[in-house]
Amino acid sequence: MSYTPEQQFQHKIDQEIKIEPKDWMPEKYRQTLIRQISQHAHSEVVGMLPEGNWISRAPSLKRKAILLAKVQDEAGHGLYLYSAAETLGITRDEMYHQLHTGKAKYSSIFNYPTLTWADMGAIGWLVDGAAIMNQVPLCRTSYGPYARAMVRVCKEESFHQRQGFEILLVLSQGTDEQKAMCQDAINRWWWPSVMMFGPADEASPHTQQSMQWKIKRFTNDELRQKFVDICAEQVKTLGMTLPDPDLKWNEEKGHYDFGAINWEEFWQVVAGNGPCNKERLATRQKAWNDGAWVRDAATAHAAKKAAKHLHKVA
Ligand code: BYC
Repeated sequence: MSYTPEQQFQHKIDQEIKIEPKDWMPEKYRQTLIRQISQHAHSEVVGMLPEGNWISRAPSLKRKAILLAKVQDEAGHGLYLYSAAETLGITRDEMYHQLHTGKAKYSSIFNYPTLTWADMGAIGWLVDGAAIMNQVPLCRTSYGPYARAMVRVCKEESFHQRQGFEILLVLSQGTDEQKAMCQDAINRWWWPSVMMFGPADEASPHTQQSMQWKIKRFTNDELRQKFVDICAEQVKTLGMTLPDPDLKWNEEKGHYDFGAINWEEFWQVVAGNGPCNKERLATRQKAWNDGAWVRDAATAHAAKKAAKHLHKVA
């Protein structure tokens, strides 16, 4: 009995054998990975903007150094992820083009503004916390280059999450004004962070196939529930609250129940109509245009070096 390439492929996945760039893969698997990995890379790069905005205004030299390092880590994550996507046959220029023309998505979360220093804490605790919840399982994703890139990303994300929580912990023990700032940032970042996990399972077109291919190891709702359960406990250490009157421990389920998500807001932000979508895209486009001379100079330098080498060999 002979197996089709699709059956052999699924067999490998079922056996937990990683798929590598030169292996045969269904075209839809390749396209799904390009979509997810490039969107993930764009999210890291656009994700530098809301925090980059606070580097010059961080309250001390130590806080500046830490925030600078975190934002640099995100640039690095973007680069590993673009490299992983390139192994699937798309060029970096194509991916940038998709981002700059608004064709490619990036995470909804980065279209919200960072209004106070406490937002740096809330982003670290909640946004990076959500990112870790989603990305730790990606270390076991079926595509080798993506899984390997995620190992280092997750180690760094865990530092990011702890630095965010510590910012909030300090504020939560400060003056009344600082406490209010801390609560306000949590109030504004909570629901967008809960939405980060993507649409509910019944409204998620890609989940079923991605689970079968073990690109995703958990569904959007499974990860969202784990995140809510953890945050509902951690917020107690801060002496703060989450802005959800329906948040309540459900003994029977062994999980927290939580309120209805505003999916209308989520889809508006994904469609480009969030508070900062236009600003984020314009900033990336400007950075790309302003960097043209660097790319040109690097290309000219590489060509000159190659010509010199040829000359020597001849
Ligand atoms: N925002 O069928 P679904 C970070 C789209 S980086 C915008 O569930 P899938 C960090 C989805 O793309 C955070 N769009 O899709 C960085 C799809 O649209 P298309 C990013 C979203 O792929 C710096 C449609 O909705 N993390 O944390 O199975 C500083 C239907 O969704 C969103 C990653 O990218 C969203 N939130 O599941 C700090 C992780 N959610 O493509 C932190 C890798 C969904 O059909 N990605 N959409 O037009 C994933 O795990 C999955 O792609 C998702 C979505 C869970 C996000």
